[in-house]
Amino acid sequence: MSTLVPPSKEGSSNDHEDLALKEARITPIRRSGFPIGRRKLFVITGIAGAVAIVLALALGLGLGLGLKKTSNSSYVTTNSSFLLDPNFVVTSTPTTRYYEFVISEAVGSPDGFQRTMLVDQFPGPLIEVNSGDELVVNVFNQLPNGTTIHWHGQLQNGTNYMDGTNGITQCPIPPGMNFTYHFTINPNQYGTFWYHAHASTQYTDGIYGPLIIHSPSEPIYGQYDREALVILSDWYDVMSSGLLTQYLSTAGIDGSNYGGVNPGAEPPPDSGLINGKMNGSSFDLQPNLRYRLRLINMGTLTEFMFSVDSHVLSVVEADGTSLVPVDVHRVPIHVAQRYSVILTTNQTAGSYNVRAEMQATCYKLGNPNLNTMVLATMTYGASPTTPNSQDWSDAFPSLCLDLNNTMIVPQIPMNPPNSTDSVQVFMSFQQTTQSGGTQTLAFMNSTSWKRIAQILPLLQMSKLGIQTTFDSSQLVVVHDNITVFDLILNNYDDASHPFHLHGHVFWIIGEGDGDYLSGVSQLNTTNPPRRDTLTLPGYGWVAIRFITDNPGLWAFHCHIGWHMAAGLLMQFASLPSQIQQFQIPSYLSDQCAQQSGGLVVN
Ligand SMILES: *[C@@H]1O[C@H](CO)[C@@H](O)[C@H](O)[C@H]1NC(C)=O
Ligand SMILES: *[C@@H]1O[C@H](CO)[C@@H](O)[C@H](O)[C@H]1NC(C)=O
Ligand SMILES: *[C@@H]1O[C@H](CO)[C@@H](O)[C@H](O)[C@H]1NC(C)=O
Ligand SMILES: *[C@@H]1O[C@H](CO)[C@@H](O)[C@H](O)[C@H]1NC(C)=O
Ligand SMILES: *[C@@H]1O[C@H](CO)[C@@H](O)[C@H](O)[C@H]1NC(C)=O
Ligand SMILES: *[C@@H]1O[C@H](CO)[C@@H](O)[C@H](O)[C@H]1NC(C)=O
Ligand SMILES: *[C@@H]1O[C@H](CO)[C@@H](O)[C@H](O)[C@H]1NC(C)=O
Ligand SMILES: *[C@@H]1O[C@H](CO)[C@@H](O)[C@H](O)[C@H]1NC(C)=O
Ligand SMILES: *[C@@H]1O[C@H](CO)[C@@H](O)[C@H](O)[C@H]1NC(C)=O
Ligand SMILES: *[C@@H]1O[C@H](CO)[C@@H](O)[C@H](O)[C@H]1NC(C)=O
Ligand SMILES: *[C@@H]1O[C@H](CO)[C@@H](O)[C@H](O)[C@H]1NC(C)=O
Ligand SMILES: [Cu+2]
Repeated sequence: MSTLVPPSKEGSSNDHEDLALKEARITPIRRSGFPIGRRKLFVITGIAGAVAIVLALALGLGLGLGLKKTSNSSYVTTNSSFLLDPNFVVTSTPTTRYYEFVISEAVGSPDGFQRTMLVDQFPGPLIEVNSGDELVVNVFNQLPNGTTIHWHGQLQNGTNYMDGTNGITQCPIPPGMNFTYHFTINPNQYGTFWYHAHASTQYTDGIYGPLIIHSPSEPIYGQYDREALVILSDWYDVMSSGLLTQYLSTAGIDGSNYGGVNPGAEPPPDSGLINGKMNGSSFDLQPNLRYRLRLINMGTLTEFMFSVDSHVLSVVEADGTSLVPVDVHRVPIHVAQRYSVILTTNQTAGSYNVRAEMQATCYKLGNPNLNTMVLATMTYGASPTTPNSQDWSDAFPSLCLDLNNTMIVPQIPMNPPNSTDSVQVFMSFQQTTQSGGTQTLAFMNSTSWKRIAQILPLLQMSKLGIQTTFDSSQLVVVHDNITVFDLILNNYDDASHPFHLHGHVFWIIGEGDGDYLSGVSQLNTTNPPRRDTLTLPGYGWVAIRFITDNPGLWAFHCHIGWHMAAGLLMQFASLPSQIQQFQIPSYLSDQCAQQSGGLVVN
């Protein structure tokens, strides 16, 4: 039950849809040339996408054609083992852990094609902590542009200014400068997390890595023998900054090789990686052990379908929430999401394919040179060989969607309290001339987010009436008091979008086709899924509930790098009076003052 009562269902659902569009003053563009409608159209899009790929293949044209070449001269540091140290001491006694990151340009070739990357090492160094630990990470920015590091999924209760969100919680770290991130891991938080640059599309170029939080209180702790990281990412053979310029241009990415120019269509990647390598990663395991595989999608655009031949996967964690185990053959994982699965090495000794299949049907443009089946090799009880194992014969039932929410049942049950406030938001892509030329931008209601250069970003919003201090590029929902808040997000785009809320774990209390106004039977408040990133279905809606008890300015955005850069971001400003009490280190404001000195990015 909920305090959110949908309006009566009189009239056709189309009337409601038109009304909603009118109310929100939205003129969505049709990014695939299909009319605004129900989610079933999305399946058609998928087929159309596949046809476009076949056509492009027949023409032998495409992004990156003929560019692939192998190079042995990689200057990027890589770590060949992604097994976690079984001797890491898991304890409830907190300690302080120090890390040094140096972020610079380096040459690497994760997929065999040499290019400039933005990295420390690739993937970034593992940060491994216990719940309650203090984490100190000094970031030395040796890039020519400003950057920030965001700690994805960390609650940052009382330290919102350490959230690392460019233009929202901090100004970019100027070139040549350091920024020391210093915060306490929430004592009640554990599981699989990650970190990444949160400035423009920089993380697409390599600035990302795993953050693992152990705890003896984690319900699934002790139910496995060993742990391994499985980092999935999509990869581009050119710098993201150039692709972003094209993507945001009037014409958009040149789609002429794919059946027509397509403004608003994202650049499709050139390859996919498992633990930073294409086809090359190996998992050398021991027989008859239970392995906790920690899957993390650090990609920019791609949802992956993960599976291991002949091995059933028991899903036990989603975004830091321990789950009642559920057995599957395949796990869909969208950008920024995490799952832990338990795999038992009890089949015939030998080598097996680990598969991360890129869901290219979710793209707007296909890349004919993209091999969507990304492979790694898992071996136990034998010397590694090229596996001849077979893929599962059953397909995953849905395209571009999350695991069914009925499969995401938290082990520690928690029913959300009744809500005390709610708001609807409509997301869309629209053509605009607000920056001069015609551009396709992404909108939350009628705002398309842009980084605004600020002096003291947090203090600015510490007063009531904050909305008026921001320009029209900022959609900010302010809560002066603790509320139980429902956000209904309606999707007027045909594609699905992985949305992430900073600083919170939300309940997913509803999801459906069409827009919310078109009808909802009942919101689910009986131990609903809890996570920090969910996939909003194409032409669908989701309802999430969270408590506004974490003071700060929190971004809520689509995690597809291109979409965030196109403006698909809004913010929640919680408890401004407590923000005023923050002891913000002076280097935050010093670095804001220096913004004009260094080249900073949007
Ligand atoms: C978004 O627009 C809808 C429709 O006009 C409105 O009801 C809602 O309050 C808006 N949301 C926000 C956060 O302003
Ligand atoms: C590299 O791999 C080893 C073995 O798993 C691990 O102990 C170490 O933390 C890794 N180093 C980094 C910097 O990620
Ligand atoms: C720095 O930013 C500029 C402007 O966006 C861009 O052209 C350039 O490629 C960026 N450099 C790096 C190393 O990201
Ligand atoms: C930044 O940190 C690095 C490593 O700790 C140090 O060598 C360097 O001098 C620092 N730079 C500045 C400008 O403080
Ligand atoms: C990766 O493996 C797949 C399946 O074996 C193969 O089709 C593809 O050509 C391989 N890619 C590279 C770059 O080796
Ligand atoms: C292997 O382990 C799985 C998971 O515990 C179990 O369901 C399966 O029956 C086992 N298979 C064999 C051959 O022992
Ligand atoms: C999720 O599972 C439930 C129960 O099996 C089913 O009714 C529902 O249609 C499924 N949802 C989707 C989106 O497949
Ligand atoms: C929550 O809302 C439901 C339905 O609106 C109501 O029956 C119930 O009493 C409420 N619970 C509390 C604690 O207010
Ligand atoms: C916040 O709570 C206080 C104390 O309960 C109350 O006086 C005040 O009106 C509330 N403010 C808002 C904006 O609801
Ligand atoms: C509510 O969510 C929980 C957890 O995902 C699930 O077990 C339950 O079936 C859902 N109930 C309804 C009515 O959808
Ligand atoms: C944040 O801390 C405050 C006060 O310490 C507490 O009341 C609140 O529940 C915390 N919120 C979260 C999300 O941990
Ligand atoms: Cu998106």
